[in-house]
Amino acid sequence: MSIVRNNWTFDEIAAIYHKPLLDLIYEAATVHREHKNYAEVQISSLVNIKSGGCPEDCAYCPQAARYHTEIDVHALLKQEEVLATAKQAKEAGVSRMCLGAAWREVRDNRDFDRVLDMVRGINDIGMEVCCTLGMLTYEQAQRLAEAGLYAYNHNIDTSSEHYGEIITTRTIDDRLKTLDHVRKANLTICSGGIVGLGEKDSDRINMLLLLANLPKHPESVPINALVPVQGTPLENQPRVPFHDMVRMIATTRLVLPKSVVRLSAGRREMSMAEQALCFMAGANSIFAGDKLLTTDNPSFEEDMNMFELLGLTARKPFKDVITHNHSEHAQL
Ligand code: SAM
Ligand code: DTB
Ligand code: SF4
Repeated sequence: MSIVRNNWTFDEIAAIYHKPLLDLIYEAATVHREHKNYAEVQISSLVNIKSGGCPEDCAYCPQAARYHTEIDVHALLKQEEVLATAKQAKEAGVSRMCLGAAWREVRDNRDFDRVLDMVRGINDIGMEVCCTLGMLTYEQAQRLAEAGLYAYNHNIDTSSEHYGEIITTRTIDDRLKTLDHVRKANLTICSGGIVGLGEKDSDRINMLLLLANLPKHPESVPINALVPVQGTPLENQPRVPFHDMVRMIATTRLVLPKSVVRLSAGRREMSMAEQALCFMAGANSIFAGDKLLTTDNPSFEEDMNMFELLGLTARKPFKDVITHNHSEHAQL
């Protein structure tokens, strides 16, 4: 039986990461199959509730105001629009709506009040709600929790050693501070990163080391492949080879054995066979819907065909919740 540990060393994770690929996949699949519902995949859908115009300089991001990209820029959507999208997604079998805003941080203003209304509205129709709104104070995390938020997505994105190459307008400690506020407010944490930013293997290992040694593991860990977008500093970055994605997913499964591992951005470029290996190696969540935030994702129909072919099923909402106020979660 795999146990959840918070005292990993760099060398231990490096030894896992560098195993021969098929050995690594086999071991990760073995740990994954300890879960009763290993064929169940949690499906989230993204809505970009506020698009573009962000003051931050994240080198990968098409929504940073300083880069000239061809995205659709819009102010905060109306609550009715977001609720209508959520209802459609629910009918299609999506269990969680993830509301993304191109903000550096949340401000206590009418926009935040509107986001809180969106959270209440989506919760009321029986879906889990996740937000990714940038940095938060503890009080803001509490207000989100009171509105019924289920999860907060806040990625550390890369290692602390590589962070300054990618983002200069904040530090990785700022990110960790927000994660601490989210944890203290009893929300579940969704935090992972991106591969393909020009990082070394040691950066990927250090990123996982940071996540794995948090006082409590994030309940969900998104692994994104960089989607290089024209106009961003990383526009010419080569696509991540699929074997790097599988290696990263399998290592994540082994060091964070009870967390949900999300095969996130980059699925558009992966074949069904490549994605199948990722599910085999422990991925048990995806973003579904034609769009991620600004870039394309496989269509819902394609994904449902893939589920059918691979024998995967969509997980129902709120399966993890034991107590009504979300204060305790049985992971998987
Ligand atoms: N502004 C908020 C923040 O930074 O936390 C929320 C939205 S931000 C777009 C959420 C995450 O999307 C980032 O942390 C990053 O992991 C991911 N992301 C953004 N652009 C990406 C890209 N081109 N390829 C892959 N992942 C990307
Ligand atoms: C995450 O880890 N990946 C999602 C979600 N959390 C917010 C975002 C991916 C964005 C990909 C680029 C885009 O579509 O703009
Ligand atoms: Fe802004 Fe988030 Fe994009 Fe960074 S990743 S530029 S904080 S929207």
